[in-house]
Amino acid sequence: MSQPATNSRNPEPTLAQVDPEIDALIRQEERREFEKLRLIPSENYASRAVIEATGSVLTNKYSEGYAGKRYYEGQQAIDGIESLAIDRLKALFGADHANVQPYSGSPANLAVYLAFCSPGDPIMGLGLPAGGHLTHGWKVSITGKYFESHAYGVRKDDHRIDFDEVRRLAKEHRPKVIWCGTTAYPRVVDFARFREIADEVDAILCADIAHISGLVAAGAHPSPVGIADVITSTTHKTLRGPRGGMILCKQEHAKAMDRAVFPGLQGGPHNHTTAAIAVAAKEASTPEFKAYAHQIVANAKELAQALSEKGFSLVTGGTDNHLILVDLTPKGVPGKVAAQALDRAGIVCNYNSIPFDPRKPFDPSGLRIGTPAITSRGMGPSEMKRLAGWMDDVVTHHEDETVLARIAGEITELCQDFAPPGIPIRDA
Ligand code: DSN
Repeated sequence: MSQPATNSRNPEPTLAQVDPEIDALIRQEERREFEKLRLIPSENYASRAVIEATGSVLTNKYSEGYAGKRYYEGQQAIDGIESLAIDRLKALFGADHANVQPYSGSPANLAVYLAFCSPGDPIMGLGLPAGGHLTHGWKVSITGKYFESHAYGVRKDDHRIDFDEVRRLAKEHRPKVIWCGTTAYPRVVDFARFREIADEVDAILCADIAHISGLVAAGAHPSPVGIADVITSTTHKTLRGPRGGMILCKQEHAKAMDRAVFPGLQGGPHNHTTAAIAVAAKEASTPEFKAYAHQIVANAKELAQALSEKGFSLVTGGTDNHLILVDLTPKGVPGKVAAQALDRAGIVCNYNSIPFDPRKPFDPSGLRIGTPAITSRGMGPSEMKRLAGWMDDVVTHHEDETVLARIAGEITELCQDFAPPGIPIRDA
């Protein structure tokens, strides 16, 4: 049966009319994102412009292939959109080549394996418990099952990447690919030291900058461009774009990476996401974004200092980037208990393993927090100090629901003064 035509006299029903349950849940999430302090370091607020592009008719179009060489007709707008996204990312990062089609960070990383490895080949990455990512060869991931993975770690004394171990393992196993990239590491990644080791064993060096791509774009973290052979990233973390993935690489690897993404791994790209990546890349090239990214780091340092003053133990003693890893052992409260109490008090973070954690990953000793989202709201040093005070109160009184409710009220009040990007103001 064909649908009735819609026009201005017979308008199409809204989401609220078609599906009030989903509409109500979306509004519930809008309220949560407005009223809480979101500290999960891999999350952010995309701008209204990014969200508009994501929610556009581009979701209707198939476009397997690349601009100028597609397997479907009707690409007049799509080719322009994808080319803009690529050109803007190349300019933003100073990269030779960009691919914006990976559906997210994990598929982008799989494309690297497909381009450079055969099943069973040795590879190396930072172990998950030391702050790496599943797709850098961790054993429960396909990347740890299909390849011979040799994880390096951090040093026991200062929890910094153990480059002696990286070199020793590289010489012993001659990996095809060495990953440098992190999800829970609060310090600068020294890409040049990884390059030296990769050169010694003739390995491809791949930097996964998912967490820090916004910082890299803005010069708030050193760039791996010109050092790593390939760079992968999500686009929705510090870069503040839509939920998606991207690959940057040296020209010599451009063909291999493009072929690995399509037709190697994926079918049609998500054009609505591609358009939103183009918008995010445009936003990230502004002086405002540069200031934003530097403020993320300044806020993280301020928060780390304030937490230390409240007696929190921080992995590596502080931070150089957007992220802080708290070891709650001295506070005598497990990470999960603390994360759940913090959530009830309006502070959203995630429990996380710390290096050499004696506890299990599902009930670890640490908390992972970060400043990208709260900085997008315009918060600064004085809010970081208040936040540290609230976190201390919550951890100390984690079983006292009266304290948690009082703090939740204070946080909701603070949040009224810091409206986040991308969230429409709606009638109550
Ligand atoms: N899930 C992401 C994070 O939270 O760090 C990594 O992919």
